[in-house]
Amino acid sequence: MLRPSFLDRWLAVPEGDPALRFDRWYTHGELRDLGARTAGWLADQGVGYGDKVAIQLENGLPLVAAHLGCMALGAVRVPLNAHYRAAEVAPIVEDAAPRLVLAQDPSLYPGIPVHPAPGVGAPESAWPAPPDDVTCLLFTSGTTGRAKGAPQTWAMWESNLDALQDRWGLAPDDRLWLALPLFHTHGLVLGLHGTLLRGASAIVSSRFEPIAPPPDVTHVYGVPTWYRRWLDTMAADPEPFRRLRLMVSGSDGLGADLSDAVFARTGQRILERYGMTETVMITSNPLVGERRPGTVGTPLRHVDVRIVDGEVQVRGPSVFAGYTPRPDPGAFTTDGYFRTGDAGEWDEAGYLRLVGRKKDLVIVGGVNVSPAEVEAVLGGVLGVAEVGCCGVPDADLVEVVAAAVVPDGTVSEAELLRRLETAAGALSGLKRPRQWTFVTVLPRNALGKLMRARIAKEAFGR
Ligand code: MCA
Repeated sequence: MLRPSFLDRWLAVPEGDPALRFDRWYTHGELRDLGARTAGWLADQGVGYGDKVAIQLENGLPLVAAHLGCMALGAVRVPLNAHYRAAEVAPIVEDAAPRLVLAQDPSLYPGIPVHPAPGVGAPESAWPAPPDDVTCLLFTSGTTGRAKGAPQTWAMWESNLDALQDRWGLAPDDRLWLALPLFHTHGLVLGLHGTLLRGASAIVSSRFEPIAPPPDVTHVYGVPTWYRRWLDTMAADPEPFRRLRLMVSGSDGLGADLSDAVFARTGQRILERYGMTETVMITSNPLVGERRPGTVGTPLRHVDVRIVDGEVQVRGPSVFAGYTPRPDPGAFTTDGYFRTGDAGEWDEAGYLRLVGRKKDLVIVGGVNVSPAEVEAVLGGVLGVAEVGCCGVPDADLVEVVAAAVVPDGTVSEAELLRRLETAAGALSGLKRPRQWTFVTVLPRNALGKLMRARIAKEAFGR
């Protein structure tokens, strides 16, 4: 069946239905008005159809207004991590070349018009959403160290959100607790856009706290760090968790132990799924039927998943067309499958089990961190000969960044560590190394490439 386009479906949601709660509830009708008035203001600033607008805001009404305004106008949103600092923002701004920036800290955007929040203008509501239009340019931590732009079309999101809706039995009367940051795929696409598309509702929080979910929510989307931090709350009073229809985990492997610990406290088996910004969601465990701890389930509708040489590869309408403006020739196979860089295998029931990473990536609290990006920042510190970063296990954040440093002998180790920690301050918090060690040599392969698994093992005993 041919579905109407994403925005047509949202525009048809009854005016008075509750949509998002911030300080109070906003209906779908109010959000449409807000979008139209924000679009009018954006147009007054010279933003037009297809122009890019960078949005570096924390969860809240101004962030949502910025998105809605761009949607009403047909502008391309470029969400930026609200925690990013100057060095992390600069390459993204260079690549995206936004016409306008909405951000709290104008000093990060020299030479570009910056506003701390969108304003209000005369209503302007074209709501153009041709399926193949790029509606968002999401930057993901590239393994090369430079964030890569992954253009998102309406068609990608609609296909994937419909598949998720069917897999998870989501309906308009579902209410999500949305505490995920709205600048990653997880919170922005599944959380915000999923809620709008199906005319459902969400309680938006500025950040995650391990408190009981509000009584009227039906489901939560979270990362493994949340579920671990929730364990004590669940043990003290499991009732608010038992009431939920569904708890979903993604962005990083949950692990059977944590899944079992939550099950023991709440009787709820967390539903684990797997996805990436480049592909949106790839696989999921079922709503009804066996949720297998330690697996990420089976392919979603329309998603073609295969494993070649141990690597998970994906094709289908929700897979992006390629990085922009810096295409990566190795991103796809010659027959058109996106190479995830994740190592996987099918279990005996046909569920996907992720067994490691072929790419160099550390996932800290559900946030992808490129060790090469951290090395580039630390490598410039006076007194450093070379540096290699890797991931090491962490009880709270699953993994954290660790740095092995070869000093050049010109300063004491104490002074060098002080300089390194200062330099790491140029990075947002989750990227900063939590463990340091000094070594005389770094393990490299015959091509001179750092062997990060060996750094983790030899320098940090992992
Ligand atoms: C916090 N920090 C960050 C981020 N969040 N740095 C970079 N990126 C972030 N997203 C920094 C802060 O600036 C701060 O630095 C330090 O980390 C601690 O911040 P705080 O807020 O106190 O952290 P927390 O309360 O301990 O929160 C950690 C968290 C949270 C609960 C794990 O980050 C979280 O909710 N993560 C979910 C991430 C997520 O949505 N992932 C989806 C992406 P300073 O020390 O300077 O103050 S993956 C995805 O979208 C794919 C498609 C998928 O499959 O889902």
